[in-house]
Amino acid sequence: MTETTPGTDGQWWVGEVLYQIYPRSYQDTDGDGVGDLRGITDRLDHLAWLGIRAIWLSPVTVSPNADFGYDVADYYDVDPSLGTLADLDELIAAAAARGIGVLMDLVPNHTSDRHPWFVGARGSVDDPHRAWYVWADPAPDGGPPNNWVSTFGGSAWELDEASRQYFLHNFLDSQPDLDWWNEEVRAEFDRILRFWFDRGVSGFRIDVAHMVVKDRELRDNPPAVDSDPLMDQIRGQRQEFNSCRPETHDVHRRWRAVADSYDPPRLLVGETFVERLEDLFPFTDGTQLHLDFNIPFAHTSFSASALRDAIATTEAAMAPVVPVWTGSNHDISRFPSRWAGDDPGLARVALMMLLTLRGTVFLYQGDEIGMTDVDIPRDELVDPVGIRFHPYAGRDPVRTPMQWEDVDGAGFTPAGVPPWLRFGDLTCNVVDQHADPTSFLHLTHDLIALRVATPDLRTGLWRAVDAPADVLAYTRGDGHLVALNLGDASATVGTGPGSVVIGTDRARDGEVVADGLALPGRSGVVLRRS
Ligand code: TEU
Repeated sequence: MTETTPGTDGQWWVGEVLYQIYPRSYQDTDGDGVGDLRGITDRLDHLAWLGIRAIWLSPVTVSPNADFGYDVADYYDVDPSLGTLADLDELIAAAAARGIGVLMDLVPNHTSDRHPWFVGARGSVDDPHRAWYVWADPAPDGGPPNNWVSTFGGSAWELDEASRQYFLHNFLDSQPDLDWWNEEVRAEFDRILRFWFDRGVSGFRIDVAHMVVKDRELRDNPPAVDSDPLMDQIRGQRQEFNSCRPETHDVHRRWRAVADSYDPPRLLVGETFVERLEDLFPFTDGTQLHLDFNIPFAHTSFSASALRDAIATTEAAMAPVVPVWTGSNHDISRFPSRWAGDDPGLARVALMMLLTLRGTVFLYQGDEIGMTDVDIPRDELVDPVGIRFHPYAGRDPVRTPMQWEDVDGAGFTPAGVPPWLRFGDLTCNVVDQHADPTSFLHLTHDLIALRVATPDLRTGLWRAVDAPADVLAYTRGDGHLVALNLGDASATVGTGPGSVVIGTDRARDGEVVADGLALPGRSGVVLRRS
């Protein structure tokens, strides 16, 4: 019998595949070179065909777009460049008709500096919203109140000349941090959650969920040491006092209570952007957000031993809850580039791994066709992080428009319209891959269909299996075994008898295996044991 993770009854996302959409780059219907909500509605049949259970939309709320939606100026309305509230209602209804939920993106750590709350707060120390943000007097030398460094570089403090106080921003200086010690802020975000849940939204991905509460005394961060993660060393400090504070867990539990008061429960997924696996687990005790992104896994090097360790450590720590697996998103290099070095064969192996792990899988738009990172010339960069840290390319290379078809406009925007970010290699596209049953797209489709239809793969336990050095092998439930050869040389894996359900090389589908499974380099199979 297939064992199911206990305590997850009624959690409709368990075992499912969800899909992130970066709305500016999915489908443009009004011919301005920027994707929009109606475009997403138009493409729902693609997602239904793929077997996607819910989509997560990167922010669609009102924004001056200093950080492309992650700087919110109104949490209760849709940005005009993407459509209207009515368009969003229509998308939610059309998705629901296909059994697809819609998750939005909540940005609670900070607002835009153009948000009326901050405009008021900056305008007067007596404004009712002044205390919604983190203000502090200058240090005795007139400099910033403490040594905190922004995620996007430089001091995390900006001086407001008029009041001679600094305000905190852990990202751009146009993204002032909200003060999560303030009960009014907490209550306001409860209202925001309910507003959207009541409109039929199935859940939220929560931006920088690990960072919302800061040390109340604003203590200095200690210096980084050699054994600290790379980003701490680059910043020169451990984020001891401005990230992963213990009080953050109370906020997560509070949001969870709001989501669980709905029927069916609404899903909350935290963007817990930590660098070490052990820093993730304090969030995953089963009482906080339902799911938390595993960024350290995505950053694991693509070797069988490193991945086995990362998965096994996650599994051991998260046994009572549901892990999340993701290879790409709008901030990090796409997995066919990062893990597979743009090698399509190895990218298929990575895809097979993602879609056969226990828990909930998030694909990022374009993953289904194996889209790779796109080189963006310096004068075309629009991401503030890329512009600031050039030659580090920032995040534009992973935000380019969806490659629907190898035609002028890529099926994304009308012919002749310049897209807001250049296209990648259009020979990799949905239409051509649809026509080819051996394509990456069909492999994605067939792996999702198999996962959803097979209790072992949907919810069965994960156990590592001994295998040659370059092979990552594991069982799912009692009846299935996955073997992935990440190396270049052939290997033989002791599997016991069975038959191949799906191979990355589709010619192997249906092959009967007596025992030793011969696995050429850069290939993998899902085996049903007999
Ligand atoms: O990302 C949080 C975060 O830590 C990342 O910004 C990461 O450090 C960075 O992208 C590496 O280059 C979230 C959003 O996903 C991101 O798009 C936003 O820019 C950021 O928050 C601020 O809202």
